[in-house]
Amino acid sequence: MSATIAAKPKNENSAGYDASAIQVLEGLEAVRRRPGMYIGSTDQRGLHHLVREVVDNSVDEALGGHCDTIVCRIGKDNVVTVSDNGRGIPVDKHAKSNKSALEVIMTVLHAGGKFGGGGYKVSGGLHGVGASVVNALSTWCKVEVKRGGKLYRQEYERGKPKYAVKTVGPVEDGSHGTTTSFLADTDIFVAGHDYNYESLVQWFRETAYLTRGLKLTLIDERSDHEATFYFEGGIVSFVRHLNRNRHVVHERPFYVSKETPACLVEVALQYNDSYGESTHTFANNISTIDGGTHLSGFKSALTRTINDYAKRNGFMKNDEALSGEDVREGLTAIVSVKLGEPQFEGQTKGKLGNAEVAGAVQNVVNEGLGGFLEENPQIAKRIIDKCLNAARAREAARKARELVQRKGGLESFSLPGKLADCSERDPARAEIYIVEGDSAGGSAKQGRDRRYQAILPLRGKILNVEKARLDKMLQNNEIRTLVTALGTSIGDQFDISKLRYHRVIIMTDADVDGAHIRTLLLTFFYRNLEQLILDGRVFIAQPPLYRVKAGKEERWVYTEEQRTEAVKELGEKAEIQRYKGLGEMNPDQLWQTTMDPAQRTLMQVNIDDGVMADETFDMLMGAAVPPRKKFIQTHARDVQNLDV
Ligand code: 0RA
Repeated sequence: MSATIAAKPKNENSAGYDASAIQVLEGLEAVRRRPGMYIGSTDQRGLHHLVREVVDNSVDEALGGHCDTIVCRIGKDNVVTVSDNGRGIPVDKHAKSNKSALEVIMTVLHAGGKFGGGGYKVSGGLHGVGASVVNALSTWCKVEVKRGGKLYRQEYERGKPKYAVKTVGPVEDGSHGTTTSFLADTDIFVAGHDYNYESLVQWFRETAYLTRGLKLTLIDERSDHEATFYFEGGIVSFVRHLNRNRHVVHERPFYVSKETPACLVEVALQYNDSYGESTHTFANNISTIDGGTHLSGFKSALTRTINDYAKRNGFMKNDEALSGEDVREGLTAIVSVKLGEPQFEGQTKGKLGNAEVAGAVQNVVNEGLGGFLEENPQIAKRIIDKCLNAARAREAARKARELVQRKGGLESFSLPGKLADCSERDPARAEIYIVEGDSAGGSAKQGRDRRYQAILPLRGKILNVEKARLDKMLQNNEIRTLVTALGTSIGDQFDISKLRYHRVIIMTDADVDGAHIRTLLLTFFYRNLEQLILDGRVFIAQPPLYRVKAGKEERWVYTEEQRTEAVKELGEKAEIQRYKGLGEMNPDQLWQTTMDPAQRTLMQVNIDDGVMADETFDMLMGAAVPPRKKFIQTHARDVQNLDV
């Protein structure tokens, strides 16, 4: 719309625009031209981003204490409507531009924060791009504001106002708030209005936990789903929820909340009797999956406070110490900070960078947790006992590892005999296939390109690590073999720079056993070698489900749809061969269909949502049985490709 205007700014007067209008149009046009710059992508994620952006603006109003109810509705017509009972976006005229504040917020990039008053104007950084971005990327958008006894309205098309803000009626019941509706533009979101209730609801739940006292409702009229979240306890409820299927060491979670010059700090934690750790960190309600300064401040404080207390109260001698890992075994914690200008770092912007936050969190936790332990000596004793147990187990594991190492176990100079290594020595060019069973391993060894593909066959099931400590894990042959082959070692010896292959590919059969082994391996990576997943090194191979053959023509197909397609193409007489196991393919076929980089499909494993991943693994692999049954039942439809 404004390419010519942008190119000829000098003509502004003759074109009938004043300077600020031109800026607006250029801004909106820039958003439409490069949406990825503002919302990350234009797939489903980007689409969800729009919802998130609008809801976040209402959440900000709630964080300021001005609103306690937000409702988001996805209509059958794919219109998203978000309502809050906040103060209502101001509609008064902006002196400089002679435009209503509402219009400025909706049409000028990054105008959202300008009206924010005092305190922490929480802007999401990555996400806090402002309502104007949603407006620019919508076919149409409408905002209605109830404020000061009046109802105001403005509508937009692809970001441009259709008219100046107008009063459309009185509001006589004294209510106030903002309602925004938008229809995402399918010129931009080419995959269509593909809102996913499950992903959105997960985020709504998380947001409600992080904003104590806020009632958040998601209604999906397309699928007739609805959920409302309200947590009086905020992140304390969050911690209880995460521990709901575990045996807790103390009933009442520890909680602290304090405002510091650097940021608002909120921490809740509770120990359980498992060996894992579930710490989740957030900055301005945004999940920081790679941690950052708030996490390091928290970890230092936890280690220091527990060690100090244990020494002062005679649990340990002065020259003894609990390690960070000891004090985090069985820990479930939420660390949430809110700050004015969060810096999100790293490739996926999942790491908080603000240096001043580390000290702030450290001080708040030192002080708060120190006091909590002093005031609750019985809880303190149970926690310290648990940590001391962890320390003893770790010492036993160290000895076990040393023994293994002396026998030539975890070191790369003594690679396991089962590993068929590649000749490439540069990890960046090398990959390893972890293959289920010796027979498939045999085909893979023959079919591979030995220059850069290594094969490690694993026999049978690896240990379920969700139920075991490191020392026990290292007694398991398959795990020792795997860790040795990868070269990184494990636990406090873990060193990502020693990874011998930059692609670690899990290749299992397309049946129930294969799925189980894959889950066990993923659990192991997630709980013990998480950095591999975070660095995008872990992949899942996709073997074909069928071979469809007619005469000399053959097609390998990987989905049921492809099978139907192939039969259509090759005729009804085509012969369909179902592949149940990798072992059924000869080495050539395995290479062609699953291992040849020019033809294969690899699924990269990534952790979209830390809390979801944590809960899923806990549920699938943890101690409690009833929730596992429920999960498997409710997801049974998703596993239709498995040969049950
Ligand atoms: C700035 C100032 C004021 C309200 C808001 C922003 C506001 C924005 C949004 C976005 C969605 N819902 C919202 N609710 C309020 C009010 C300033 C005042 O009344 O003094």
